[in-house]
Amino acid sequence: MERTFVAVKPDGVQRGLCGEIIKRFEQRGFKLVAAKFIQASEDHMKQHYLDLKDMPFYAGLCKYMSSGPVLAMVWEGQSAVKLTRMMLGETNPADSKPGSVRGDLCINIGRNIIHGSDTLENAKKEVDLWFKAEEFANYTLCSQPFLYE
Ligand code: D4T
Repeated sequence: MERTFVAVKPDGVQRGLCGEIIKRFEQRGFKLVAAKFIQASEDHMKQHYLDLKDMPFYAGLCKYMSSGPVLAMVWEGQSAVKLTRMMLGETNPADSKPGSVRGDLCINIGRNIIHGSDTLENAKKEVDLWFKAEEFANYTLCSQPFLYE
């Protein structure tokens, strides 16, 4: 089982898309193991996007991501990192296929409504950056035997 970090960005929150996004993860069969609704500081977002620090959009991105609340979540499941990235679509919504979150729900790269960890290594880092050990729920999904053989 893998865990991946997913966040509905401030634009997704403002557009009322949290429920739609949670629904897609639940319906796919992923298990929600942690969630919080918070406004992150600009420093926190700079840490989150540290890999992009040399990109021209880094400052604006961190400012925007800290401009309003985000819904931060950790979802668990088999191949959760890869499957989540496929569900999200491409970074640029214009390249995202219909059926993906970005392909269905947004238009512009700077307002692409959702973040998902891109590798297992980054997922571990991001989960640790956003959540403390005591913020995780420890339970078994009743659908578990019907999702996995
Ligand atoms: P995130 O991290 O938000 O899930 O996006 P991706 O993993 O799909 O893509 P990324 O790290 O390359 O970009 C992070 C974030 O920056 C915004 N962005 C990106 C932007 O505003 N302008 C750009 O030219 C690029 C490449 C969108 C996502």
